[in-house]
Amino acid sequence: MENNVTKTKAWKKLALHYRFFKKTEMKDLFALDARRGSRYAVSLGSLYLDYSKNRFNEKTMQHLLELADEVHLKEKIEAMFAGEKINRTENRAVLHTALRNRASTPVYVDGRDVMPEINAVLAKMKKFTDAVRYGEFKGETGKKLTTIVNIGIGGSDLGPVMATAALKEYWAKDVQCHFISNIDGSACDDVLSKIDPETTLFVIVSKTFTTIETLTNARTCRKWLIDALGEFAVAKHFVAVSTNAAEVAKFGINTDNMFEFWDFVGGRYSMWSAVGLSIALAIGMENFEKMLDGAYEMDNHFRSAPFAENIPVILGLLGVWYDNFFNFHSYGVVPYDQDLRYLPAYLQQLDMESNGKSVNLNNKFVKHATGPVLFGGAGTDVQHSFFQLLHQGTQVVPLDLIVPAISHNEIGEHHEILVANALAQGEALMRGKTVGEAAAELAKSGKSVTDVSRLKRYKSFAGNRPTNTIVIKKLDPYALGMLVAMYEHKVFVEGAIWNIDSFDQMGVELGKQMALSILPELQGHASGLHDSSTRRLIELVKKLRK
Ligand code: G6Q
Repeated sequence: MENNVTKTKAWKKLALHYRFFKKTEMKDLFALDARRGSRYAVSLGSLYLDYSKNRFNEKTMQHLLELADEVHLKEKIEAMFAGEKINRTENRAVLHTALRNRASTPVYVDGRDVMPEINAVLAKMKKFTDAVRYGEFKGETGKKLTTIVNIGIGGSDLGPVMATAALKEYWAKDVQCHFISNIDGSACDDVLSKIDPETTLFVIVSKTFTTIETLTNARTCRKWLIDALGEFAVAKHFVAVSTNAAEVAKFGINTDNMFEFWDFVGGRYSMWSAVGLSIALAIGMENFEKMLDGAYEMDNHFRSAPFAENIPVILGLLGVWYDNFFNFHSYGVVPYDQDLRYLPAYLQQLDMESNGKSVNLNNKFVKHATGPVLFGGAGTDVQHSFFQLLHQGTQVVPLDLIVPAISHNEIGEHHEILVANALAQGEALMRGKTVGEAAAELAKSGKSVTDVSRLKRYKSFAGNRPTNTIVIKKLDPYALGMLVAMYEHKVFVEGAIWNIDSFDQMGVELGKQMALSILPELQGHASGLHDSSTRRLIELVKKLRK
């Protein structure tokens, strides 16, 4: 197998094709092919992907599909599902798909079928969430626990934050959810100042149970609870989600109240496991399982659909096409749904932590771009901020527009206006407006000849800016499951083509290490060797804090 993707035949064909194709305008492709909009669309259940507003033609897709074959994408997908240790730097299997393997067909890691353990944890989650939601598992003073505080960071936070917000309409009537992730004391203070210890359940989520932010926050919350309700209250008000039972016990949480997950689940891929406990407490286990069902449908599609009709594969191939050939190194995600406002932050970790790599699986520095910079925010809000650059800036940023057809809050015309905006953005970014068109419009609006000539360029839009439009019927647990699994697999496809390890995150280590050495210096117990800037900054902060 060719390990440097740039040396593959398909890559070379794509490079050549790019030279001829790069200036092609999408609006011309639409004019030439009246069926482009239906030709380049795929649906899976009620999820519909329109990828026609991308800069490609049939030949491009043909070469991209050849690339997928040449890098043995099919085999790589199968290896992931089968529990092979595809996280090679950490020698681990990557089995978030097993967490939602609803058929419970055996999945083996080191000869052991992991499905019974996964199902046992799901059953334990159901028992516990039911007990809390029906008021059988009560707080120390006998009150129902209705305030859930998830304490975790990164992969132990972003999934629960994103999914609970996305599924707000499914929350039990009396539940409130809060999240503490940042080590900044204000994060604890913001939450603790609002809640009542008697009705609060803290869910401490940490795969390793050694993460300084999470443990510091958890200790602060434990002290707050003990000050209010006494030492014994901890057993009734704290549960843990972790792979590390010893550390959980050391912290003082009864391991009966610990929900296990495994090292074959990466943090950013973990919301389908007990890491999603806060989600399940908010929406109920039945709804949580519907989210797993949705992801499972996407998994089956990803595993079995021919690549030319395979949603994550198509998205991943286009991602590579833009990143490596057009040199579009950023990527925007804009959900037109208020409840999906945290999806871009979630995907930012998923994509950038997975594919922000420079060394390939053959231990060689790569010679091509890898993961793009991902950002985004909820539409229409972001139309009033960064969309200016998307329309008229000098960089092209491929975008995903996510549009639920039905709102949970159909009030007057709100939703139709929202959808109209989403669709208009896709069309406007594709079509643009030539200087001539801008001039004609200005003239028609009664502007003087001088004003027309003064303004026409400012009012023009280059267009030819790509978007995918992803329509779902309604934002329910099932659709959310599909959507998130779709992005997980898209990231997988890109990582597989680049031949990188999408499942480690060694890049977060260096900063952590340095923080540990600077801390004693800030506290005045040590002095270290630093560059002149860092040394001065340490001294300045010490002085200001005196
Ligand atoms: C995710 C990363 C990272 C991790 C956090 C929290 O894939 O590994 O974001 O989730 O650093 O780690 P713990 O769950 O171990 O506290």
